[in-house]
Amino acid sequence: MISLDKITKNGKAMFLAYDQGLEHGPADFNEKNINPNYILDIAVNGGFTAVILQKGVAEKYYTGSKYEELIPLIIKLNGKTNLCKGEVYSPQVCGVDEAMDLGASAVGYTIYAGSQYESTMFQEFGRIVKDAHSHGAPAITWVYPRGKDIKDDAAPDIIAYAARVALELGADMAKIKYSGSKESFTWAVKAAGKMPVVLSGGPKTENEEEFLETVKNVMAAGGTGAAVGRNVWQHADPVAMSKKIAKIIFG
Ligand code: FBP
Repeated sequence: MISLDKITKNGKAMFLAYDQGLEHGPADFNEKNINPNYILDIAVNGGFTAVILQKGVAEKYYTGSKYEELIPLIIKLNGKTNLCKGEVYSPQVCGVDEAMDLGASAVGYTIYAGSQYESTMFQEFGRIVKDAHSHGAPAITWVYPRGKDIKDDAAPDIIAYAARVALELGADMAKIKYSGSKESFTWAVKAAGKMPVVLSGGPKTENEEEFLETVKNVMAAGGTGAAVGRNVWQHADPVAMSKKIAKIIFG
């Protein structure tokens, strides 16, 4: 099995996700968090085990900078905007070699299971796993069931299916949405077998306790950690919030 050591601490993962500029556009940002340097500082000072960037941001703000020594990088290899509606497909926009040249320790790829384009994404991810492993690097997949046939993308059986899809496709780790309870997330973790599962943060909750409770349930369910974006960098005090999350994940 590929080692996750470079992007975890004591076997646990806490990733700062910052690919929303592509997925959602600047609508997610304010005057501070629109600046990638602000995010990289949070990643370093908040105790994250890696930061997730698209290649353009990585190339201009991470590669060759002081951050290379301070925080491991996960490059997101595919992406799409929310400007196009209809069946979802997220094309690969960066190769594994390119990601390695940018200093990545791991790569990430979103699969919209259930979309009419899932077979294309399965094939792309299959090649990515092979390429990443030839570099000794882990391939993580965000599995988000989506498309006209998916009625409830957070239903417990759908989330457990997402976790299993990642295991079956050879992912080294899966990032999945919360299934709503500790019990249902436990089943999703079980479905993932030996492959670790991390929580995908989601939109900023009304109060921080709500999000911290979710992280607690994920860890109690056997989760390996969390990949969080908006609940941290949209928070008034991102480093303080990160430390609260870290306390739950690392104990
Ligand atoms: P958040 O914690 O901000 O939800 O980030 C997690 C993430 O998976 C990001 O990596 C990605 O940009 C975003 O959610 C995609 O969200 P969605 O597809 O649900 O709009």
